[in-house]
Amino acid sequence: MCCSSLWIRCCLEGVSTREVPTYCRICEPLCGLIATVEDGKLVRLRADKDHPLSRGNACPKGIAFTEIQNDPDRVLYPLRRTASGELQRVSWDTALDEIGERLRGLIAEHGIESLGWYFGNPSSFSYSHTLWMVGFQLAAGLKHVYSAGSQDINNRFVASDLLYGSATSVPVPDLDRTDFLLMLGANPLVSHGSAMSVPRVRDKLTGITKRGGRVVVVDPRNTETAKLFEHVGIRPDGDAWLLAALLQVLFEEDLQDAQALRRQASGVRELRSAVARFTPEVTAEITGLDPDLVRTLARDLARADSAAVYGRTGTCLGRHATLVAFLVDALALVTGNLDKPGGSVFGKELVAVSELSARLGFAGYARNHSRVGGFPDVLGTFPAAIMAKEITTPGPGRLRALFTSAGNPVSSVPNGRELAAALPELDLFVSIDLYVNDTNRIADYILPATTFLERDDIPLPFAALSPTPYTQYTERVVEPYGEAREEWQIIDAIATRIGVQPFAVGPARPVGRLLSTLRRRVPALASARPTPTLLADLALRTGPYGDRFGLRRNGISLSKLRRHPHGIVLSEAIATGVLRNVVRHKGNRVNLAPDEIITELRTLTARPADPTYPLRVIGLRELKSHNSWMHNVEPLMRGNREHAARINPKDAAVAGISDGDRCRVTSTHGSIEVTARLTDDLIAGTIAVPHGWGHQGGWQRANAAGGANVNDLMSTDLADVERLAGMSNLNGIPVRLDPVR
Ligand SMILES: Nc1nc2c(c(=O)[nH]1)N[C@H]1C(S)=C(S)[C@@H](COP(=O)(O)OP(=O)(O)OC[C@H]3O[C@@H](n4cnc5c(=O)[nH]c(N)nc54)[C@H](O)[C@@H]3O)O[C@H]1N2
Ligand SMILES: Nc1nc2c(c(=O)[nH]1)N[C@H]1C(S)=C(S)[C@@H](COP(=O)(O)OP(=O)(O)OC[C@H]3O[C@@H](n4cnc5c(=O)[nH]c(N)nc54)[C@H](O)[C@@H]3O)O[C@H]1N2
Ligand code: SF4
Ligand SMILES: [Mo]
Repeated sequence: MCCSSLWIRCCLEGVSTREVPTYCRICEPLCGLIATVEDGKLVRLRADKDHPLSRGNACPKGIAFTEIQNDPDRVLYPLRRTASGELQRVSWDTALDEIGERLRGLIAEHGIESLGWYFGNPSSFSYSHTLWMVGFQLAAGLKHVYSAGSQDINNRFVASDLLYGSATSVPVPDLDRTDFLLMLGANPLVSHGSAMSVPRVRDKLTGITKRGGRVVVVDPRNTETAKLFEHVGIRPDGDAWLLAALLQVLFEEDLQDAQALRRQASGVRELRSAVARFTPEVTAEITGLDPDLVRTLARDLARADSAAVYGRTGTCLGRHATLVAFLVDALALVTGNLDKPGGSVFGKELVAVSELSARLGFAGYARNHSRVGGFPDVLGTFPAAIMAKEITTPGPGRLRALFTSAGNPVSSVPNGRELAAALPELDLFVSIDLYVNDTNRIADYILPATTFLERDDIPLPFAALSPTPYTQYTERVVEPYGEAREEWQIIDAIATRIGVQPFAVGPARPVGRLLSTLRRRVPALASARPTPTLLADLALRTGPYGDRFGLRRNGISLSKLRRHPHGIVLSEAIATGVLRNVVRHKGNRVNLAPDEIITELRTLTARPADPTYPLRVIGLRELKSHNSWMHNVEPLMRGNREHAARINPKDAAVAGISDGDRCRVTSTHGSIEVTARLTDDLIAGTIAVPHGWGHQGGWQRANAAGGANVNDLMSTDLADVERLAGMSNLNGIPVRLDPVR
């Protein structure tokens, strides 16, 4: 029920129309939206002028979500594969009972370790999905857990684990106060910002230059963001060398902030000695950057009153992703900008996840190792790049039953063809999704999930990533269409059928222990069965901003948030001077010289050039695409959009390709055909191809849009998976370009 909704008009000629404030959950700014609902159907979305931070701003994707909500291609009923291979509607009870029976059989024969789960990007935008996923994983002892994180951000968590002893502590650039933003591998004008939750990010960035500050964008492409500010055209995967060179210059020229180093860090001498060989001259070939430019950049960064260093997916999908994320923060620290106003700062969590996981030990690094390849887990997940091999490699612990929720890994992980070929070897494949997508089209069951407008929500992980901390609770805006169900309910129903209770109260499991403790403190809760709303309220009220059940007067609770349906700002800025509480290493000092990193620096070598594959391919995000799942939306696909590689005219000329031609991109692992679009935006030697195209699901317009899966070019060879965090290598892959005759 939408009890917090604003009833604007009611019963107008028998039609009931409501306008309901909510927020968008497609990407990280979480822009405020107003939904117009007529007779239980969504008719329109518009930007919410009363949202305290997005203030009437939303992008075309958010507005166009109406088309997804009402898409006739959506899956609204449970589907089961018949013997003849068709998908057929079945009842929820039939689907769940059959899945339960097959799982019990598998577990009896092969143990719980034969069961696995992949959760995709949209799961991060649903607190209840994430919560029940984690609860189920912990209660069942699931090992085969994979996520979009190994194609996105797990390197960042590992870097934080090494630096701070706290994987979930990720600094954000203090955009409102900084004088200098050094941004690597991010294009927030299109992506709207990631690992930072910043509505109106364009205004925040131009605010820096309007104050007289600088924004420097390090990227092989002169992006939409770079064009507004200063562009440094680095070669793909050159970031480790650039960052090491910047540190080398700082140390050599005595520009480091000695006081900050003394106060905050350990391992300074080792780091200094490990970067000594990376002079701007030595690294120039690999970075493609003029040594003078690098020296000047180091000096400017050191001399700025305040500076923040920020890296995003462009720095996460290369071959040295963990090292790069590590050096990003090291650079902030060495210049005295870590945990300082205008620098790289640590937001306060809405729920004390970092503290809880340190105390209860549930979200860490390298507690387990994968069966195939021996990769360390990152927050309980293994690299998705090895999922296909975990299915096809015989032996104990083989992955035999896979669930995917809110994910399309055939499209999003490297070597999608290998995964697509492995999936039929599973004994059971179940997907929870809005669509028949490129992955679940061969699933045994597809279970219909609610959209974000059909469930209540609170963006738990994002408050700590917002330079202006804020939050918002939303009720569901419409009742679920058809028979769609919330993921947590589906997870709960499946868990129950194999005798697992995600949030069983009891001493055996960390979450259960925590819950028991909370229930002892709050007797009223003792009898209630845990629901996501109940748990979120508990976590919120006992969390850093919480009302402590009345002990803290201005604290928050869900009922308080319900009284602010447009969202509330929790504080004007992120508090600084908190590093000692963030860092969990002995002595509360940031470790600048963990063995893993020093070894990486000592052994760092460039990928040898291969004349057969003279170019490098990188990714590119477009304003009207969202990973793989918004290509069925008519307003976003207008103007005959097509899947195109962006190519520098010099490289095109060498390959004999003109603008608009069809061309073939080939790597050692695969080959795709796309349209060539020539542009000087790319540095020579680099081409950019968007991911998430080449559809063959149940989304008809998306299928018709054509294109190819760029991840067919990518490798899942164990040697190509980044060792420290299991990151997929999706940027900087050597390729060849040929005309298609
Ligand atoms: N080459 C290359 N590959 C990349 C990247 C890149 O930059 N380059 N980027 C990587 C990154 S950062 C990411 S995050 C991944 C994304 O990888 P994935 O998460 O695997 O894929 P998505 O394309 O986001 O697909 C999301 C799926 O969730 C469904 N969905 C949407 N909303 C909901 C919901 O509320 N509930 C449920 N149950 N389902 C829902 C959609 O229909 C879709 O099928 O791709 C990665 N792959
Ligand atoms: N419109 C739109 N918005 C999105 C998404 C989307 O698909 N479409 N996806 C969402 C998701 S899941 C995420 S994780 C975020 C990602 O958010 P961002 O990371 O800001 O998004 P990208 O546009 O992929 O930016 C990566 C940049 O890195 C550059 N790059 C590639 N290789 C290298 C390299 O080796 N070094 C350096 N320095 N740069 C490199 C690319 O040219 C690109 O400009 O965006 C989110 N927002
Ligand atoms: S920027 Fe992201 S959160 Fe905001 S409306 Fe667009 S898709 Fe939604
Ligand atoms: Mo992502």
